[in-house]
Amino acid sequence: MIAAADYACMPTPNSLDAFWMPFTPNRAFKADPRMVVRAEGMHYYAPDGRAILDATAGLWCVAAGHCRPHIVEAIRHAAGELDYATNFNVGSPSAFEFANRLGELLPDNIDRIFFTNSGSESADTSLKIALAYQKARGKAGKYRLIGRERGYHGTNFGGISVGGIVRNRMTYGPMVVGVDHLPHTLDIKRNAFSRGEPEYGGLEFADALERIVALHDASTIAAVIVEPVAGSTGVIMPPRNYLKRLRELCTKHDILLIFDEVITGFGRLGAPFAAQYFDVKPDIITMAKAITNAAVPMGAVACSREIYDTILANADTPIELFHGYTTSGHPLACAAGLATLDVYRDERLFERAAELAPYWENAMHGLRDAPHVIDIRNLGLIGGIELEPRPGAPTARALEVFRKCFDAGVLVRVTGDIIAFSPPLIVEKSQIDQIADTVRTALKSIS
Ligand code: PXG
Repeated sequence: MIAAADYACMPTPNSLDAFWMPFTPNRAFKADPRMVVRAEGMHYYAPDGRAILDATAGLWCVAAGHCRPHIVEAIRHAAGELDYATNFNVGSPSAFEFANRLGELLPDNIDRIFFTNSGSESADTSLKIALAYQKARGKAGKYRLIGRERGYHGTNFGGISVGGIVRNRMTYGPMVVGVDHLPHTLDIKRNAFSRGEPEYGGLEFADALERIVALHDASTIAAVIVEPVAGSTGVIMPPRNYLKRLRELCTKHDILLIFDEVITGFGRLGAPFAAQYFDVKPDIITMAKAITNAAVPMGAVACSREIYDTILANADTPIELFHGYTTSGHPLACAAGLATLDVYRDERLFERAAELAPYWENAMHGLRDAPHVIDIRNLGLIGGIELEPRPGAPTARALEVFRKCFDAGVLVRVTGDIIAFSPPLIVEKSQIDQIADTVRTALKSIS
């Protein structure tokens, strides 16, 4: 029999066939696999012991770095004490405790927390809460959901409906109906190589909501959902004043504003949430990933007290919201989350991200003269480098950069022809230099 402890670090599985890998070219991967078997701090480790610097924090997940002992210990302890308890009618203390702690980090009054298990579930939960709120206050006619082109809100049906990434939507039929989309905010012509928030287009991109309202009438629109910084599509920053204007228009038309903060939550921009960074208060905030440093899967939706109180006060059945997951507020996830918040606080990691942001910006923009680069975007500890697509072979260049960087010991993320960076907030300046140098060398070596 294999000892339980050995399952965690088997160096070579006997077959790669059974695991259908998510968002991965399965055939190409299985023909030429890249494995990691261990992680610590800023690094993954390959089966041969080679260290790979993680410039992605997993997938925007591991803000405190990998395998932090305080978090590992909390999970170990919770697993042996209360392995699982339903939160349907029976409470487990850590879920209440964790919700309270999250409330302290969130903007004032956005502190009623619904637990999920992923960002996708958080996105769908937020949309359902928006609809339930409109119905609870006697405005059931407000049913439309407005997303944005190139938006990413996970892969469940609600999320892909308001999302705007064509490949994620086109195969799956009519999805949720009554959805419309704002234009995306990428404008390379006017804003290429902007440092931080781009200057042009903020008001006009947001004012597109006026046209959507004119078309459908505000009395039919429940909510607008956007990522404050669009991540998955390839790092698109909001132009200056865009989010403020969107807030003004939503308030003017009595529409809820949802920020999907699955990647921007927990210090990525140098503030707890993007809502605080941009000083724009949405009605609902979704989160996941870094909520537990991704050590246990978890997501959450934070709502304003107004939304929570209205839904509870107007319920015509004892259960106020017919929604939830078997593992909502799972004890291991809550333990991991509480320990993660300790690390963020004790190491001042959000402040650290803010302090490092100018250095990060200079490192990213230092690549401006590297071959193939047509745009560089940055904010907080986020970076995106857009490459000119190779004629006849779009995405090939970025993929080659990804492979070359991996072989040279740096993990980056590519999406389309964009290289995306989101290092753990514990990154050192010398490691930022290593990331930039490795990418430069990779760019120089491809055609
Ligand atoms: N909302 C946002 C804004 C996200 O970025 C999700 C929801 C879905 O989360 P789950 O936990 O269901 O995957 C995400 C996920 C990338 C990348 O390359 C980003 C995500 C997922 C995969 C890749 O940037 N974000």
